[in-house]
Amino acid sequence: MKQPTHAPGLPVPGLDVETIREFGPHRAYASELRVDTGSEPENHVKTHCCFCGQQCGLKLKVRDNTVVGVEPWYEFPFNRGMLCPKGVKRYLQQAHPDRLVSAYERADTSSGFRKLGYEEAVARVARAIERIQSEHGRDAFAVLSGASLTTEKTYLMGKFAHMCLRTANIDYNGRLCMVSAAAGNKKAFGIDRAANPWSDILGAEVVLVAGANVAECAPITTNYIWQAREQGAKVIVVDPRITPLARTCDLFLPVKPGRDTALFNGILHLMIENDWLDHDFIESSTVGFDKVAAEVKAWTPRRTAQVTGIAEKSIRQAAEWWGQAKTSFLMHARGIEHHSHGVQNVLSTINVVLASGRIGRKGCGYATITGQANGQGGREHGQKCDQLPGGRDLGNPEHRAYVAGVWGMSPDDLPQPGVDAYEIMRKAHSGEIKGLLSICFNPVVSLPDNNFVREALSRLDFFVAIDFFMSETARYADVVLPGSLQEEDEGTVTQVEGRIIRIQKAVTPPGDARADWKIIQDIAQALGRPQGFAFESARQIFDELRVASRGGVSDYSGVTYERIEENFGVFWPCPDQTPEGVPPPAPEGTVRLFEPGSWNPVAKGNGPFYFPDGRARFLVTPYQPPAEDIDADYPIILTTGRVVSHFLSGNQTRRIGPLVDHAPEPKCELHPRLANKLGIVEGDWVTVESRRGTCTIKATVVSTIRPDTVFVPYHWGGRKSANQLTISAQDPISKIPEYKVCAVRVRKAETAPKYASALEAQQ
Ligand SMILES: Nc1nc2c(c(=O)[nH]1)N[C@H]1C(S)=C(S)[C@@H](COP(=O)(O)OP(=O)(O)OC[C@H]3O[C@@H](n4cnc5c(=O)[nH]c(N)nc54)[C@H](O)[C@@H]3O)O[C@H]1N2
Ligand SMILES: Nc1nc2c(c(=O)[nH]1)N[C@H]1C(S)=C(S)[C@@H](COP(=O)(O)OP(=O)(O)OC[C@H]3O[C@@H](n4cnc5c(=O)[nH]c(N)nc54)[C@H](O)[C@@H]3O)O[C@H]1N2
Ligand code: SF4
Ligand SMILES: [Mo]
Repeated sequence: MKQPTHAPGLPVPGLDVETIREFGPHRAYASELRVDTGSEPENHVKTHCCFCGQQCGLKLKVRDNTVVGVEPWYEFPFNRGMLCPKGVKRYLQQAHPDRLVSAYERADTSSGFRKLGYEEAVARVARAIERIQSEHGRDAFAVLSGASLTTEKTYLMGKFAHMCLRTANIDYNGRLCMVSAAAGNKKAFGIDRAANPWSDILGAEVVLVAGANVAECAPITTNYIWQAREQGAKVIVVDPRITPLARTCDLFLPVKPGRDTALFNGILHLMIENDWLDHDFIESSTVGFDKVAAEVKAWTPRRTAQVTGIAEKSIRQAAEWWGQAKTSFLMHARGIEHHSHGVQNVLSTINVVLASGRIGRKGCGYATITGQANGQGGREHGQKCDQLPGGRDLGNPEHRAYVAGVWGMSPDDLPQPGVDAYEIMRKAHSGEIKGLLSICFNPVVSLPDNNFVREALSRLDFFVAIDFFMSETARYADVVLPGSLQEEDEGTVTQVEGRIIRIQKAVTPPGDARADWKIIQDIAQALGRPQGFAFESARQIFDELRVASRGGVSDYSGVTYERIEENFGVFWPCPDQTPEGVPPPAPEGTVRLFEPGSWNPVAKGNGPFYFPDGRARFLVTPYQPPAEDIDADYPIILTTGRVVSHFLSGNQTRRIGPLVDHAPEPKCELHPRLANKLGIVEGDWVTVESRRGTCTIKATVVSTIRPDTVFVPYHWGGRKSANQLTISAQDPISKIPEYKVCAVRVRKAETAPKYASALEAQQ
């Protein structure tokens, strides 16, 4: 079995190997190592933050092909110049000494790698793909992609897997993120996009936030919610922790992790009992209400309180405020979605929205909060295991025929749907998958039960990773190719509201690094399968994507780079042709979904929702407990998530000095009562142990968490990784992992953890 290389960093120009070896990558603070950033920039590039799905507008200051700072872009309407700490400091990554500027191959050197010429590296990758596919079949080579990539790149990744490699096995890191919401939205509404622009939050009388740490993870959204509050809105937060937003809310519902379906069934029960329903809307625009009403009959306030751990009085108060409001906005994020019944949780919130009839109107909205930069666009155009561009289905013969036509190939040559990202790991572990190309994904840190993931990667015959920093995952690779940072390429992404925006190129990739889409095309060329991979620009890819998406639900055909720039973004669906008598979308596209009387290509005038009858679906949501409940051996619930200063697997933010200073290491949050019982005080080392692994980190004793639950952020790797503990149980429909609940025990550790290697300590 191959071992990961033990390089804490790689030699790069500007920093000697010894320094990197001594301090490791996350201490090589970009801020301290930078050359003079004081003098005037040559250029201000209006673009967007590379991190979360809010996609705040900002200006990058550029000098000498280097990003030297950030300035506000006040005109961009979503954030009006505001940024969170990550947005302010994101510029420090581009000239970072750890930036990969050449290709590497695994070697028996002190760093574990040796430099390789770019062409030679690409040829090696192509030879490995050829060999594995001819010896073991096409599906034995898999692809993992990412939703931080531009939409053009995600489209190309789907096309590369399905047309060039003809493998069924491609999936993406949004599988860990948005898929429960996506599946729920498709089931209930027939379309997967935030239903409303964020301006609708301002007009809401009640804002209900479920399982979203808005102030830390979608910081700019906090401003919308607070503005609504200033206008009199009541804010309700559902979370096992009193998050920063919850500290300012009107009603806090401290749900026991994994019990949200019970809560929303209980709220609907009270809405029905008190007749807080929009009968006209239910009658004219939905189907399935009666079955749902029958299901929630059993969810009396008392039973709901017992299961959820929330006081009966609070449940009644939430139902009354929500039930009696004239306008409202419900939003949720991973807190209700990262579950083995994540889709049910999502559907249970949608039932409550539909029963109130408050959707598709000004001030009446519903949304899931997008996570990754392109969490929305990245799930629309064919890098999901069962998907083709335009939100089409790989299993649907008509959809296959259309896309194959655009690509100039026979539909019979398109593979059938493949397996999800975690199943790809299982197949790598069992030997069914022999080769893997991973781009924009760091599964060693981010997948659950990651000791298993490490083993799976070690068993691959060949693994190539494309990244700009040597990630924990790339250390398992045979070949590492230097890809592009967001600011080194142009394209589009689709942000949290469904608004397609432009990412502008600020600098060119250094050394041998290349725009990601060029690397993929170079591999296609080296494989001798160049057909369909001769794009000369991101714009050309976008123009093909427009055609490939035409007529699909995620229709981008009417969107152009110019139209985006003129309107501060265009909301999809935005077709370039509409049938006679149907007006084309406004210049800014379809800003709000489901407006009464609106036309869509599925309902064709029958109603606002994306089903042939135009009606939304109420779906029955029986409550199911989490996959692993607590017991005498593992008596405490572990839930995981984020802190404001770090992003996802931390491969980027753990390299940005000011952010590391703010949150240098993971801490286990626990309630004073639990701490007392366990003899733990603030700052103690504690060992958190599950059936899958252990993790020794510092404790922080906070009264903002349920006493039966501990919380650990997951942005660190090696022995600090929370995903050593988490369970790989998945939702049966969406295949999202259950990151938000597993059973652990916690004890005080006598000493600080000892790490066997720099890799264990620093990852
Ligand atoms: N600072 C920062 N911002 C980010 C990111 C980041 O890594 N760092 N990542 C981006 C991405 S990709 C994503 S997906 C989003 C994630 O954004 P969020 O989903 O808001 O963040 P999380 O911390 O994963 O979890 C949200 C909340 O769910 C709560 N929770 C845990 N279990 C349950 C439960 O069973 N029920 C309920 N109701 N709540 C529960 C947690 O206490 C937590 O406060 O953030 C995006 N923004
Ligand atoms: N325990 C626990 N685990 C979780 C979660 C949780 O709440 N709890 N949340 C889950 C969620 S919601 C998510 S979204 C996942 C995220 O998990 P990952 O997707 O694995 O995390 P990232 O840090 O985004 O990894 C992306 C990698 O791609 C690189 N990269 C970024 N942009 C680009 C680009 O444009 N081009 C190239 N070539 N590379 C790029 C980065 O350097 C990084 O190494 O984690 C999941 N894991
Ligand atoms: S991380 Fe998100 S909220 Fe913060 S500046 Fe970037 S896009 Fe905006
Ligand atoms: Mo995410």
